[in-house]
Amino acid sequence: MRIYHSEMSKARRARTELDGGQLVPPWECPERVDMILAGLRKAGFTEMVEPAEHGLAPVLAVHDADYVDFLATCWDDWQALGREGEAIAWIWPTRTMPGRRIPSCVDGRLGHYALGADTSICGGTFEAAQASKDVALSALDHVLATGEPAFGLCRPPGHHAAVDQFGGYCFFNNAAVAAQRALDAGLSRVAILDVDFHHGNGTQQIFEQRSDVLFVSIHGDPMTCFPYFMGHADEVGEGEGAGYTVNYPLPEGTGAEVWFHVLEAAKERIRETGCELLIVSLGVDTFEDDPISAFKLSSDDFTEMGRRLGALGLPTLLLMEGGYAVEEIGVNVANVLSGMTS
Ligand code: SP5
Ligand code: ZN
Repeated sequence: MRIYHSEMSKARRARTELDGGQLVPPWECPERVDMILAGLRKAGFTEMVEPAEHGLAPVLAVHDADYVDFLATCWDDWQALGREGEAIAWIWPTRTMPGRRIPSCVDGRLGHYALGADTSICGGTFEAAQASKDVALSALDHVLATGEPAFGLCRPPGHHAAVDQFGGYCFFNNAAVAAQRALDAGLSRVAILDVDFHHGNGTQQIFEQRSDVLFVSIHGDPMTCFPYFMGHADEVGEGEGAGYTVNYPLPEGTGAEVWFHVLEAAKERIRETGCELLIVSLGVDTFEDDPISAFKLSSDDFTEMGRRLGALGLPTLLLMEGGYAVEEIGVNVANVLSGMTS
């Protein structure tokens, strides 16, 4: 299987994440990329390809222009104020104070465009986000041209990024950008299967009123898990999109037996709806030793995941999302790819 990755993905090297009331080194670190590449090489994957530049047009097909402009200018605006730390949102429009205008000051703009305080903006963030969507788009181009599966080692991840919000370590929604591009290339319906531990709130929001993208997600129950405010089973899509959003929230502690049972139900929904392309939002933070997540999949279970995904028999684009057990992330990703190609 071809692997797409960009060294520019590592241009984002944030120092801080607000977690548990403290500023800690971010869980979503650039070392993840090298560990995944090493794991893939060790497993015999040798075809590593740098992406082609696709520009911002495919991003603007799913994200608002003012949001993209915010991401492009945020760090400079922050630095111009002489701030010591990284750009972190700290005030929001809320239930009792709905924002009616987008503020001009960067502190207010951060609150408008952020969905949480877990994601600092630092120098190199916009560049890394652009590399990440180029990785997704180049991998997509390969799948569309050959019918062969491809893996896009996207970093930063994408599935929490909504039409005009960043957070959960995500800036551009790589899976959504790729799905839209596939539709624009002539496909009628695309499935996005999100197996990251966290609900893909951004992907759901982008497509929830549409039937041309089926969004199916298996994730930690938002009653107790990030992102808390989306991902319940009764969120099924709206209007035209009714029935094309499918959520499977599962309790913390869920292990392989239940998880694979739910995966088969998810696959059935994908088969029923006649999707022509499968995009997998591939988080491996369902791993039992993930430091911020709560499912119990073993490294061997990821091989089985790959096998079961391959059994759908659809052209498949795998895009990296989360996974924070840095020591094991390479093995876990390689196992999915090996299972799929076995
Ligand atoms: C792409 C992706 O997986 N994003 C996840 C973003 C989660 N951010 C909030 C993490 C909070 C972690 N707190 C747990 C502390 C355990 N020591
Ligand atoms: Zn995740």
